[in-house]
Amino acid sequence: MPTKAVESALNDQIAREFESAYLYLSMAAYFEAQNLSGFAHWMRAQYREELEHAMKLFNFMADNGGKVELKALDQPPSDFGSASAAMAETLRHERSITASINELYELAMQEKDYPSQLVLQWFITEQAEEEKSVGDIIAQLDLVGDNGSAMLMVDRRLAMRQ
Ligand code: OFO
Repeated sequence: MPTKAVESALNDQIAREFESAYLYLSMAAYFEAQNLSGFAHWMRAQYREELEHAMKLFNFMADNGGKVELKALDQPPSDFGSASAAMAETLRHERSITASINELYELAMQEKDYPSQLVLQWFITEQAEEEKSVGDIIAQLDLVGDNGSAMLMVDRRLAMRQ
């Protein structure tokens, strides 16, 4: 069973994962409106991944005697300015999630909560992968600049995300 302090922090993290899902769903809608269907597809996949992250923690709590308390979610922005700005915001957001996972792991170590440390190790690996994949897209967008046909090639590549 998670300690009280870890339980409370895990509930905060569940809310952050749902907020991440909501943010990326809003970005999917933004990209649909920009006719960038590959980016929109990528953001829909990202939305589903974030729901899985939330449910991984939800299930962990349920299976380990923790008490889940769902929280209100903040309204996400609906306009992101440009594809580059949206992806920069995605990287900024993922870095803030990494920081909160690291803090949570630190707390689980202090509390000698070993099962929570195990589930959080999965998230630490996942965050490194997420930051890398978003960083790669940003690097490509930097090369694209205002070249419309190069932009469409990036859009096509993002449409292939599983
Ligand atoms: Fe994007 O990894 Fe969860 O939040």
